[in-house]
Order: sequence, then structure tokens, then C-alpha cells
Amino acid sequence: MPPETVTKPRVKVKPKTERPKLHKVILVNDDFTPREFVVMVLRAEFRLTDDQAYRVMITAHQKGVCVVSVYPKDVAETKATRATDAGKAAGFPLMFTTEPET
Ligand code: TYC
Repeated sequence: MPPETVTKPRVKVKPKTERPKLHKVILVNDDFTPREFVVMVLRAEFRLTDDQAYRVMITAHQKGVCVVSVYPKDVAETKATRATDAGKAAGFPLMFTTEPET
């Protein structure tokens, strides 16, 4: 390199990439859907164990709502819709909603 050549220090710019927010799937209580049916849907759609599914169901039953799990937005919405539709198909008002984690 000739003596008059000026070189700039190379500053690496690392762009900060924000992790996409996870979304909660929430089970909502109602007076009509049988407990065993809720447990079955939780096991099938959210891959909960019998024990986990029972705890989530009974928490929603007692408190009104219970967080089932968290997923990327599209996954949460798809699972909530499928689980709600499973109740509808069986004639129950079972409902799952989603909301972004804070
Ligand atoms: N409350 C319902 C019953 O007594 C059971 C139930 C629990 C339904 C949780 C919905 O999200 C729910 N049969």
C-alpha cells in the first residue's frame, strides 16, 4: 500500500433483528362443553399430556380462561381455529382465542 493511502477502519454493522412476538392460545370456559371433550381437544391439537390437558381444562373451568401454550402468530391462530372448529363440529361452544405476548 502506498504511504499516502488512507484506509478507513472497517466497522461491522450488525443489524439488530427483533424476534417475532409469540402469541398465546387461550382456552375460554363455557357451561356446555364436557370436560373430557376439552381434555381430548387439548391433547390432540396442542400435544398436551393427559395431566397437562386436565390442568389447563380445570384452570379455565375455575378461572374462566387459561393459557394453553405460545407459538408464532400463524401457528397460534391455526391451532386456535382448528380446536374451536373441533368443538363446533361436535355441537359445543368451545372457544380458543389468541393474543400477542407482551
Ligand atoms: N365448564 C365445562 C363443564 O363444566 C367444562 C369446560 C372447561 C368447558 C373448560 C370449557 O374451556 C373450558 N362441563
